[in-house]
Amino acid sequence: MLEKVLIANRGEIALRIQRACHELGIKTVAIHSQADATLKHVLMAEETVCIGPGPSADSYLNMPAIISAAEVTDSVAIHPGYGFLSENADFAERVASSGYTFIGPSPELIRIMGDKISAIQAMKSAGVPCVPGSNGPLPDNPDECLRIGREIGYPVIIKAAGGGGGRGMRVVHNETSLINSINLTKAEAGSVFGNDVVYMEKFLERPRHIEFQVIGDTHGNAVHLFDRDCSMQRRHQKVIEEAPAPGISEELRMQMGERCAAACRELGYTNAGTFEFLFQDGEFYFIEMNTRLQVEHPVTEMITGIDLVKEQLRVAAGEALSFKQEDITLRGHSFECRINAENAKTFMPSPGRITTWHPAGGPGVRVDSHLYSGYVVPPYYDSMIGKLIVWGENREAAIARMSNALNEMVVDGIDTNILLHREIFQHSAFKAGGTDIHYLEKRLGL
Ligand code: MV4
Repeated sequence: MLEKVLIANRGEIALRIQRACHELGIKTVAIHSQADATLKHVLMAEETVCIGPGPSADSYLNMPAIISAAEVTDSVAIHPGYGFLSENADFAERVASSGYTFIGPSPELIRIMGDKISAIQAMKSAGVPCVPGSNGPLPDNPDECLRIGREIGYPVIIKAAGGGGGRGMRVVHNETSLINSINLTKAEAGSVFGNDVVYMEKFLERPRHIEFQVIGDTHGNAVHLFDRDCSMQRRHQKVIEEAPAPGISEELRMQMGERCAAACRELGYTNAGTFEFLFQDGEFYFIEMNTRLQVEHPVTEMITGIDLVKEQLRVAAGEALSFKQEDITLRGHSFECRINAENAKTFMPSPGRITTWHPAGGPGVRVDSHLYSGYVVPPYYDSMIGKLIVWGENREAAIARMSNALNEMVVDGIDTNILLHREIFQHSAFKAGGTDIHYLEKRLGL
């Protein structure tokens, strides 16, 4: 097993990774910014290294500082968590060339999936269904673009190859505005991502966001761990996730999952990963692959009983996966509410001191959070301060459990979105299941 792991992240996910390491007898090194010296996992780490000032650019994104911290602490591996450097192929490469194990897939695969066009091409040739589209970069010739648009049929969406997660996209409703929209998207993409390559897809108007969890080892094995529905989002920020996605037949679930796992085997994908799909009118369409552990991984853990972070550590150490596909069974239903430090009406971040913290508890309730009474939420980072996760025998039981847990949870001293979650869990369309990606924003009247 890995002897000592450097955790290149902060907050709840750093604590989650540390817990997995400690259960496996792995020592941890907590790197942190000057604003984060009192984080729970920093206080509990075997070793700590302050790598720079509060702003992420000077700390959690500072590759030389992180690699130096691995050097001075004799760490053997680096877990990037999510966000920050987790999907940075150059970082993964520098970690490896400095002699450390990057806990994630190879730099080559991070790079392929980071370019949305090469990701789609890889999936298409692996037999994963994709959105009808340009199948590659849009040409410079406007007539060619108009022909592609006509072939796909309007509305279409122009996306930046270097984008993803909702950045660098533009919907086009008819031919009149196509060329202008392509040029605008190209110009934005060039300045934001340093890559002005764009592609075109059929625009799906009322899809759900459903994703499949996979994990692969270095022995050629890869499995899927079913799906999650992440349609409940606002401005591309997920708010509530659940597993499994409601209304998907057992047969379709297993067929899609197996296609994702087969694609991993074909590509030689190692470690945890997620295939993102749009789901509309009974069909799945691949859009992107995430090459990291995701925020919402706990709902998958709750329905499978598998610890994804421990499994990541095992496969990074070169071990074979500790289970086969047929060993993985789906039981019950799970929800996750992201708890954010933000104003309930304006959604503006609300940093400051937590005066009172009562996490929820009881059977089937899990709280992944670094909070404690007296903790000060710094202003520099993402506003998520924790995740409330529940499991129930079925969706209805899980909804009842989440409603209770939300009533029980108290965070005083700052504003949070707990009230919003309580409201959503009372809403009939949400309770019925299967709402699309526009539901929450519409319901909030935004
Ligand atoms: C789309 C789409 C409709 N049609 N692609 C936004 C995030 C990025 N991962 C892809 N996104 C979308 N791509 C086609 N062809 C609608 C979205 C989209 C979306 C997708 C998932 C979750 C939330 C979303 C919110 C707005 C738009």
